[in-house]
Amino acid sequence: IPQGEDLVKAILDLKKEKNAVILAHYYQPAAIQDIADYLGDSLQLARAAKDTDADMIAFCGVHFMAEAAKILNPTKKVVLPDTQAGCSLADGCSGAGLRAMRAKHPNALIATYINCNAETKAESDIIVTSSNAETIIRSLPEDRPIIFAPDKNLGKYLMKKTGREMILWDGSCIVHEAFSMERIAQQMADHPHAKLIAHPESETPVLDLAHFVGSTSALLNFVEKDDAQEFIVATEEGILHEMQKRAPHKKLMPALVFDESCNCSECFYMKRNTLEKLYLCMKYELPEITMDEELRLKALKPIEAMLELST
Ligand code: CIZ
Ligand code: SF4
Repeated sequence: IPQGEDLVKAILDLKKEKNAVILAHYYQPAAIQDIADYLGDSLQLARAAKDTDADMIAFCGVHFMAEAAKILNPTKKVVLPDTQAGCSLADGCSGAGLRAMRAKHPNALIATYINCNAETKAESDIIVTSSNAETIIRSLPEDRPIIFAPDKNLGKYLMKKTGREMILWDGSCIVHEAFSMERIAQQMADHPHAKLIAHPESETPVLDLAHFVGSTSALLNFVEKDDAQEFIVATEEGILHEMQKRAPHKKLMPALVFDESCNCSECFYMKRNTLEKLYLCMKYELPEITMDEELRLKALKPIEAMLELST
C-alpha cells in the first residue's frame, strides 16, 4: 500500500480510473474528509448517493449509510472501507424487533431514524433524519399513535418540540451518551462567553443546558452564522474539522465526557475507516454492499416517503 502523498495520489488515480465518487461523513477522520468529493451528514449523503452518475460509490461512513446509498442507487457499485463500521443505534434495533412492536400497537405508524439497517427500514412507515424529524413528526396524522425508533434521546427531544406523544424504542448512541452534564457545566463556567451547541442524540440534561440544539448540518450553520466567538460542541468530534474550516477565527471546544481520560467523544465505528482501507476498497472493489431486491424495495418506500416531505 502506498503511503503519505503517494497514497492520496493513488486514491485519486483509482477514482478516475473507475469513475468513482468518494462520499464522506463529517465524523470521518480528517484525512478522509479532505479527500472526499462530497462531505455531508446522513441526509445530504443519501441525496448525493441518489443523484450521482459515477459508476462506483466509495462510501466513507458507517454500514447503514452505505446501505442507504445502495437502496437509493442500486445500479451503482457501493463499497465501504470497513464493514465493521457499525453503529450502536443500528445494531440495537432489528427488523424483527420493530415487527414485534407493531404487533403490540397495530394502529401505530412507525417513524424510524435513518440510523438503522435495511431490515429495520423495511419495517418502517417513514424514515427521518435529525434535520427533518420535527417536520415529519408534525406531518403525521393526529389520530394515529407513533412508534419512534431507535434513538430514545432524539425521540424524547422530538416529543418535547412537537408536543406529540410517541412510543419510544429503547436505543441510544454511545457517542452522544458519553457527554457529562456536570463536566460541561464546569466547562461553561470556565468559558462564560462560549455557547453550548448539541446534537439531539445527546441526553436530556445536556440538551436542556444547550443554547442551540440541531442536526449535524444545523450545528455547522449555527457556528458559521452566530455572533458568538466561542462554542462548546456536544457531538462527535470529527465535525470540528469542517466547523473550524467554516469559522476559522472562532474558538471551538469539544464538550467533555464522563471518562476523564478523554477530552472529546469519538465514534469508534466511524474511525475504523482509514485512507489505507479506502484505497484497498477502491482497488479491489470490496467489501461491496449487496442487497436482496425485495428487501431493497421495502426499505426504499419509507425513505422515499421521507424525501418527499423534506426539502
Ligand atoms: O451518526 C450520527 O450520529 C449522525 C448525527 C449522523 C447524521 O449525519 O445525521
Ligand atoms: Fe452510530 Fe452514534 Fe456512531 Fe452516529 S455517532 S454512527 S449514531 S454510534
